[in-house]
Amino acid sequence: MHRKPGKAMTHLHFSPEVKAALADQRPIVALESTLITHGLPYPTNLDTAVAMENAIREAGATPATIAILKGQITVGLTMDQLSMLAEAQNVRKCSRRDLPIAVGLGEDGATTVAGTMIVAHKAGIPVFATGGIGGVHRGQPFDVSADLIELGRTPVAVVCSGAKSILDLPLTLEVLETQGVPIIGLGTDTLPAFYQRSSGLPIDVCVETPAQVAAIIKAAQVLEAKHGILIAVPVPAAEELQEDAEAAIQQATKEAHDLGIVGKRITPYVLGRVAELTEGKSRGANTALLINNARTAASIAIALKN
Ligand code: PSU
Ligand code: MN
Repeated sequence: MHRKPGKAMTHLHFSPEVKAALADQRPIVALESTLITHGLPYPTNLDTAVAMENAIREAGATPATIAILKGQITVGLTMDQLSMLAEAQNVRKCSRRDLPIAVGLGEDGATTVAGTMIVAHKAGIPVFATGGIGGVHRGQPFDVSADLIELGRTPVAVVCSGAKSILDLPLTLEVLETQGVPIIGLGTDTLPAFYQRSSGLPIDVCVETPAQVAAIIKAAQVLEAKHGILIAVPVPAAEELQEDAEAAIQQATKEAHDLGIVGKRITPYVLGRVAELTEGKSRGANTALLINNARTAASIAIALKN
């Protein structure tokens, strides 16, 4: 459904819950919506989105899931709005360059890590939780996710479990270094590999507490850093995927190439195909790390207020 863009739509719309938390200066955690529309199948996507929000509330912070609804940039979704996105087809996947298109044309849009960082920063929310960031695609060193560039220019701390090994992780780390993005391991000194706790690739520092992470975020604020910070949290040990999804990843990547799938369609295609090929074995790890990252981000947002 298209609607004529009005002036009000360029402003942010806040849910009552988020509006109250902002007014009282209480801790808030931003959440993305592309994992709902393009990352996980229905109904796992809705169950996981709700579980992430509840984990944040139980930890004592307020969740703010971000999306574009009929052109309106929305910070904090109702249950009905979450359900609508979870079931909808053809929602625009909104990274930086897609945001003005969805807003200008009055469309529904789901924000990626990059899109969510932009809106969270505008809203004054410095902490954001997700599963995995985009990166450099395997065999396609010029397909660099806009997530990495956004991390280089928007001061939001992104709590994640690294990136999926559907990506080229060493090249992804190189781009983050060039972009000046610190990578802070919370309880790890290597980049987590999403389903697996470690990629074996070393990162900048290992800290043990949310308070230490908050101290680094505060220091970046004092330094007036313009860039983001990546907080790497491994999947909980009990849920770590034991077997390697490598064969499925190689097959899915080759199929995407053979089918001529390019640009922003690659990530959703490969994610979906790997899930099919591994028959959902990976799903337990995926939802566990998303909920754990949401809870961890809440602790960091709370520590930032102390
Ligand atoms: N990785 C996942 N699940 C996801 C994504 C990445 O394991 O849902 C989504 C995120 O929203 C991320 C986006 O920001 O894919 C990256 O897409 P691209 O490679 O087109 O930048
Ligand atoms: Mn990409």
